[in-house]
Amino acid sequence: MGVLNLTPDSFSDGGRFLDPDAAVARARVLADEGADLLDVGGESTRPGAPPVPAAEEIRRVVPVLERLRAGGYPVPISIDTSKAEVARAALAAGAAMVNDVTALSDPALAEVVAEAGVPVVLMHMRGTPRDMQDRAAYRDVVREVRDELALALERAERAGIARARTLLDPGIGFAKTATQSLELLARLREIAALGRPVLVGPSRKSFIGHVTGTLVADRLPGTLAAVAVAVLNGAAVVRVHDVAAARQAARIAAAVREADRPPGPG
Ligand code: PMM
Repeated sequence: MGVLNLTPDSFSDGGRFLDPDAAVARARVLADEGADLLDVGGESTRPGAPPVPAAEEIRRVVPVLERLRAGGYPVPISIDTSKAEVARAALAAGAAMVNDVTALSDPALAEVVAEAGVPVVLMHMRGTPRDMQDRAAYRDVVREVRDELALALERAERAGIARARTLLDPGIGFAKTATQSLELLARLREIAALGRPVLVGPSRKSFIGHVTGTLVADRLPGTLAAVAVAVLNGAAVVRVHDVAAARQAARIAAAVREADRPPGPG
């Protein structure tokens, strides 16, 4: 899943694709690099980010979605939003999936997803981007994230969303310290054990800076290592800014995962 942030303030690509021409060109590059999905977002979720009104988010994403559709964009597009109004407008403009970093904490968004019958990513977070880093207190982060994702799955099903249309995401860096993000990558299989495809978004995030001492612009090698670990530990989808490189890392990890079969009898 390639990332296209149409925001002035995302931590790694904020402000680069505000112009619709630049956004459409970037979307094409991500598809050419081999993205299987494109995730388009109009609100930054970096720690401390202020909320964006729905009308502004719609103004950022809908013209780009319309242009991608008109140009026959070859890859399904997911809308990265937590707002029902934005999701509704984006789905009408050609998005085919919803990526919600609040795992449907707003029932109105759950209703939009249920009505549209589209897949949805349920990502784990606590609080909001404003206060989430104060809420990274867990006894066992993996078990608690797993249990909270299980509740999100129930919430989705109660809203009329088929389980088969859900993906789960542990929310790397969202109400997680660097150590907790590493623990989630190490024990990702416990999240996959919930029985749904797991999506992981490690791209350029601060846990990589914490381990390697690198700035955002220098975190591609760390991102690729995290992608490989995530895929080896069962991730079905990785959300990244650098698609060509991540694709290669993911394919090697998937090939190693495949090769790790117990020898047959005799
Ligand atoms: N990370 C960001 C935004 N949206 N969605 C999902 N499902 N998982 C993530 O890890 C995730 C996300 C923040 O990264 P960005 O600012 O580079 O988009």
